[in-house]
Amino acid sequence: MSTSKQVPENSPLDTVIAILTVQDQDSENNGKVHCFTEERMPFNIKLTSTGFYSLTTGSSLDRELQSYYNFTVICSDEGVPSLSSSVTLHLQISDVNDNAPVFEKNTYNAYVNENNAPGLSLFSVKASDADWNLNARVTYILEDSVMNAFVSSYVSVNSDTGVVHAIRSFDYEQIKNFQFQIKAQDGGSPPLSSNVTVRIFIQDQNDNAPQILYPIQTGTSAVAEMVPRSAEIGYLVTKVVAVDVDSGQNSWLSYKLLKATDRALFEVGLQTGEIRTVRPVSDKDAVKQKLTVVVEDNGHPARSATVNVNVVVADSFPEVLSEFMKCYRWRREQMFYKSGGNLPVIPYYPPLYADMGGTGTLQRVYNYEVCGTTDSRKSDMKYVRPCSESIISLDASGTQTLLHQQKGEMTENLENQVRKQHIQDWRHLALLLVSFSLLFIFRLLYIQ
Ligand SMILES: [Ca+2]
Ligand SMILES: [Ca+2]
Ligand SMILES: [Ca+2]
Ligand SMILES: [Ca+2]
Repeated sequence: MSTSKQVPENSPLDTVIAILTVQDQDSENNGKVHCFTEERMPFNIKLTSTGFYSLTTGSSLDRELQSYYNFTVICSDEGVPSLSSSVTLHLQISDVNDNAPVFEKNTYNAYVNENNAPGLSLFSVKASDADWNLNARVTYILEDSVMNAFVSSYVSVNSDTGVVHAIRSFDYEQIKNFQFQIKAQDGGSPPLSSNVTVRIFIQDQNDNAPQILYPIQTGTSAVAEMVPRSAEIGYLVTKVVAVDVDSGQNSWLSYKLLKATDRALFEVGLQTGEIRTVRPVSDKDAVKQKLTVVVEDNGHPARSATVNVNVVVADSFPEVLSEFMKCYRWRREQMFYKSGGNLPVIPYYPPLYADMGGTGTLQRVYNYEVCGTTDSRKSDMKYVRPCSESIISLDASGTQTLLHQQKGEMTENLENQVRKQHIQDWRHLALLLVSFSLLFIFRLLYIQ
């Protein structure tokens, strides 16, 4: 004889699982019956009333430890010899949702290169649940908190598989790491859950070229650095300053001289970016020297930037100023020369030194480089007066020429326009001088 029963694992002690009915027709000891199990079981058998025995839970049950019990209950009398009968019980322990899902790791760390493709699978989390069926079915949920509400715009988690995907392409220069929590929840009623902390570390890639901070580059122009002709070997001309927003090797910069008007005159410090003279400056050296420096990072592959450094070799500040004057004069003369000497052409020539579109004070100075000097533009200057003239006499001369033209042919309107142009030119020149002075001071401060 056998019977099957089911009992929930969370049944309290002394829960009645079954009632056994036992009859013995004999009297006295021959009719006294005792019921027991062959082996030690977590159940008790008690006589409740004559002929009725209850099978109750004797200790706590745990389906996850033992999900069923097959055992035999024997009932025997006290007769001599004793007579007995037995019943075999199949006891199924039914599941209760008494286990929360448990993650395989306490924390998850994941590493991903920046510039990843959106949707990239990063890694997966896994939680297991010791219960059965729905009570053990785990769903993964991204825990968005007020503290880091952005997380759901960065990653998503597959609710069934626990695979974490990147939603967007990460930028190491914007965010280097972030963390969030994933909840594993079972399908029990009520459900149980547990959380795990996930940290994402974004890895730097060499996706930024060095940026030149100094000399400032605008189009093809650059600040001119001055080197006195008396400069000794090792004279610090200037320092190329660059930054790289990447990290580690990807931002380690080295500086090399790529091109130079005279390679034997300058060198660039590999690590420092300092440009120094490597031999004494001679009178034969050109006034204008152009260097191209390449700044390269240490990434794989490396990225680089180039910068043009314009150097003026001159004895003194006045000499440089004199170069400006030559330039100024040349442009003035060009203006009148182009007018054919007698036509009242309105000098809609771009205002002096303003033809590079510069707006800042330093940018005014760049334009010095694109102005002709007497050396380079001699052939264009056959009608120009000697450059040794002071600015005042030069300007007076220009004014006189203008007035001469004006006498015969200029209308009053033209006269006003030329006057305005004249004032404007003066303003530009003044601005230029101030700018150069500022640059000179800046340079002195900077390289010390
Ligand atoms: Ca569970
Ligand atoms: Ca359970
Ligand atoms: Ca870089
Ligand atoms: Ca980077």
